[in-house]
Amino acid sequence: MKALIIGGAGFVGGYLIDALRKNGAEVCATCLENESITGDCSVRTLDILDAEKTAGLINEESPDVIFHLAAQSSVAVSWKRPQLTADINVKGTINVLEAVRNADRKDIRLLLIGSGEEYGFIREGACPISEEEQLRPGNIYAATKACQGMLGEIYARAYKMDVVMVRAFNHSGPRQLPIFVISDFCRQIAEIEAGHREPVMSVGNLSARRDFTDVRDIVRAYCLLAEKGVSGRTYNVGRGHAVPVQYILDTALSLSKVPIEVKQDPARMRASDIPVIEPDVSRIKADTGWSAGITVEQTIADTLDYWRKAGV
Ligand code: A2R
Repeated sequence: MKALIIGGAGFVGGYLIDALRKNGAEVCATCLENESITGDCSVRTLDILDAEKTAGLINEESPDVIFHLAAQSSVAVSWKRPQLTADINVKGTINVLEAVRNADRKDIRLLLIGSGEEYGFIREGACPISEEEQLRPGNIYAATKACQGMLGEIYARAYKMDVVMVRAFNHSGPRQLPIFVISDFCRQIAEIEAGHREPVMSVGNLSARRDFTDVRDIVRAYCLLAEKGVSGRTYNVGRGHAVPVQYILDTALSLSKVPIEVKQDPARMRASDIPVIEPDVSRIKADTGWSAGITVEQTIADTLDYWRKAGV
């Protein structure tokens, strides 16, 4: 099998390259001109805002399956740069869809990677959230990803294209930027242990319950969906069991080599935090047999080890 990863230089891309290579696939990954990819694959530069280049590259590579990861993936940046977010996540996705539609090869499978954020303001009692739940995006990033999924459905139906849509919930692991909670807590602990920071952990809302899955399980799900997902269908990808952020904090602190005081930082509290976000993952389980295998405790331990070795 030949796989093309569009946007392979990010957090998920590196893990996806490894998982595909382990499965024996030939892999080509794209990145922007100022980025680099070190995995075991061929690398090409591509900005998906260049429709012509996107079409040319897809035709030249002629993959069996495309994983579309390229995105402006930060909610915070999406508030500051809404046009850029819409350009990359919506226009960029249309460029990819059009390139696949017009490709010489008519049997390319395309996986569009969206987000659990698309569900947005979840009504009470809706958890675990099924794929059929109405989308009520609460931020610009989420709205663009909801749009990406809708476009995927439209292209699949109108042009009989082989498109599978994914809504991935919180994922974490070594190498993730410390703007996400598990990586943030682990990095703070590593800094404190190294004596680079006061022994005080700065935290936000600890009562919110979120569904955390290891990135290595997430990319295994993407590989299985590429193989067994039903064309035109949308899949939640997550553990299906939310835990309070307090539990993440307690687990991380239990691994610390030094005592740490916890302090709530008002700057880390969000105005409208949704109390529980938990997906129904029965569809992916039924269609592919996938379920998360790595415990959240293991993800935290591995992420802490990563930050310790990174010498922060
Ligand atoms: O923003 P950068 O410079 O880190 O580059 C990102 C890249 N990217 C693009 N690639 C091609 N053409 C563009 N116009 C363009 N703009 C940005 O896509 C980055 O290297 C990659 C996305 O990786 P991350 O932001 O690290 O996301 P992650 O965690 O790997 O998530 C993968 C997918 C995304 O679609 C998320 O929205 C979804 O999973 O949850």
